[in-house]
Amino acid sequence: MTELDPELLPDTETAPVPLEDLAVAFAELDVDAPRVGIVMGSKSDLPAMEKAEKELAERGISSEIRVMSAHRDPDIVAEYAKNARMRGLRVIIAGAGLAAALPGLVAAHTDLPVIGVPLTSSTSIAGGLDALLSIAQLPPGVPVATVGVDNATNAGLLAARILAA
Ligand code: RP5
Repeated sequence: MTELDPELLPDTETAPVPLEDLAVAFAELDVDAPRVGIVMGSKSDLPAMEKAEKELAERGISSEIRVMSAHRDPDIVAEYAKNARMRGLRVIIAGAGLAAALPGLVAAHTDLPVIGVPLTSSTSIAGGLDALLSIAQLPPGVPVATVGVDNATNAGLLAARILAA
């Protein structure tokens, strides 16, 4: 019997994947996976931050909402930010009040665009100026696009524009 020349055999490393296998792989892809992550430091931030979700939904952009505090759950925030790109997210909107570290902490752990929303809370000083400065005054190398105080609407609109750029 003639020996097959290994040079003539298909290279299993580079051989084209059969169409049926590709169809299965694509069927398993979640086409509705969220493109924007909306995170906030406290449940009390939800009424303000839901405005970003509303703007995105009106434009057919799927998002997810998570509560995680930079100060109370720093490891959870770091893991979320590190995994965001791999999970299909393309923009992160982060809202927080008081010493608002969340947007900066997220930006420190991802190369995705981060939009910070300074929020007022029951113990804010100067109408949310504390959070505004905490987010706008991040050091060079940690970029966060800052919108106005409690203006999650603009954060949603900006995220939509970034996705469309
Ligand atoms: C921040 O402290 C939160 O983002 C919120 O805006 C503020 C107050 O939080 P709670 O005391 O309502 O949980 O971390």
